[in-house]
Order: sequence, then structure tokens, then C-alpha cells
Amino acid sequence: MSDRPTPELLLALAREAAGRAGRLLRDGRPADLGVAATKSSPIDVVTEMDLAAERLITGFLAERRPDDAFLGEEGGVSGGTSGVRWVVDPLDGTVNYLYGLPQWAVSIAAEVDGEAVAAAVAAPMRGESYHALLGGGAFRTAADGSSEPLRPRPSPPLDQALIGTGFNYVATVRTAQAAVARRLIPRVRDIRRSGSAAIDLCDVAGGRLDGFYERGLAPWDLAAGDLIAREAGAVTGGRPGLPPDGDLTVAATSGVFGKLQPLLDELGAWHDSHE
Ligand code: 2AM
Ligand code: CA
Repeated sequence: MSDRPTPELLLALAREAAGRAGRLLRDGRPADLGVAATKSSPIDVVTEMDLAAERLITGFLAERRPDDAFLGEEGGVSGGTSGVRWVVDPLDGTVNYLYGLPQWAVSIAAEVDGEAVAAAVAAPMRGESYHALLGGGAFRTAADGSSEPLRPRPSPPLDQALIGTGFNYVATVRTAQAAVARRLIPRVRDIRRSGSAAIDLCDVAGGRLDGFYERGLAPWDLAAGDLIAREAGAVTGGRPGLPPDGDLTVAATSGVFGKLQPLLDELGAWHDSHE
């Protein structure tokens, strides 16, 4: 063990790195941007800009925090000795970015001994970023630098709740997710599918959604947004009694969460067979 940085220092680094990567992605998007590689399936794409953004973030953090561990979506994995780990999605919402849609973000969380203590999500095309400190609240910052606390909406009844979700890149999983969505739609106000889990979690935090759920998220998709949602006063979890994970991530205002999480469990939102 070497130094124990303050969460405030980790937050400042997370915000700076997310801001720099966000500007690179916004200003450096090639007009003829193409797919550089595919991952879990032919529609799970990575562009040269995902890779460039991760290189920027790893370089920035390695220079300032050489003894920290790193987990990045685009293969940046390194061990560390400081007890700090950075969990990074350099571009969350890659398909939106590829198509020129605005819902994409850079997501960076800092964990100390496995617990997220600081989080930053930059959404440059919204002109907004979001951040949170464990025990210190969650905030939205506008392009002019002004900040305000993030607050979830008052909880509506479930049948008036606007619920975000997302679909996996793997066809068998998408098929099962569609079956769950078909049964959920009549029981809620409506469904939104933004294409960026990090933004969806920040939207629950800030009252733009009443809830969000998704199956198949990876740690880098949810680490920052989960802390931001919790610090804003929303409730997050996975299957009942469990923390959010790859099986299921649920985030909602407290009243909606109490109805949505058991309903998703009943609908089998974490698995494939829905015959
Ligand atoms: P991405 O844009 O970084 O790939 C879309 O529903 C959301 O889920 C996005 O945040 C997307 O992240 C993520 N996502 C979808 N399928 C995924 C998978 N198989 N593994 C990890 N993240 C996934
Ligand atoms: Ca990504």
C-alpha cells in the first residue's frame, strides 16, 4: 500500500479525465467514422475513437496515479498497489456516436478497496456533466460551469412511471429482453431506450426518468452512474437483495424501485428463457 488519496482528489481527476476525453470525442469525430472492430456480436462495435478516448484516459491517469489499478472497456487492464481502481468506459453509447446521435458519454469511477467513492460522467452533446462523491451528493454541471444538485422526481405510481432500458448486442439476449419489455410496457407510462446506460442512470438521478433497468451491463457501464444515482437519492440494485451486476441493474426513485425490482424479477428480466 502506498498513499491513500482523498476521494476529492480522485473526483477531480475523474472529472478532468472525463472532460478531456469528452472534448476529444466531440471535436475529433471523423466525418467518415467507421467501425474498427466488433466484440460480442457483429453489432457490438468499437470505433477508432473509443480506442483514442481510452488511451487519453489511461495516459492521463497513469501519469498522475501510477500505482492505481485500471479496468477499461477497450482492454485497458492493469493491476495496482495503491488500493485505488479506475473503472472506465471511454465511450458509452458507441452506436449513437457512430450514427451522430447525441446520447453518448464518458464514464469514470474511482474505487477504493472495491467501493466506488467518486464518479464522473461527461455528456458533451448535452452540454452537461454529472459527478458524485460517496456521502457527498450528486451534481449536474452545465457548459457554463454552473452546478446544481441532482434530484430524482417524486415517485409516481408504477403505471405512470417513465422507465429507461437497453438491449444487449447478443441476439438471444435481445430476444428475451424484448419479451420482458412487451410485458412491462402495459404496466408503466412508457419506455425509453437511449443507448447509453451511464446517461440513463444520470437521468434517474436528475428526474428525467422515473426508473431504469438493463440486463447484461458490464462494470464500466454502471460504476459511475450507479454512485451518481445513489448519491442523488435514487435506489439501485440488481436482483432482489443483490447489488447491480451483469444479470440485472435497476435504478429508480424509491417508490418506483420497490415496485419495479420485484416485477422485473417476476418477469425474469435477468435470463433467457421466456416461453
Ligand atoms: P456501450 O455503448 O459502451 O457498448 C446500451 O443498452 C447500453 O448497454 C450501453 O451503455 C452499452 O454500452 C451497454 N451494453 C450493451 N450491450 C452490452 C454488452 N454486451 N456488454 C457491455 N455493455 C453493453
Ligand atoms: Ca463503451
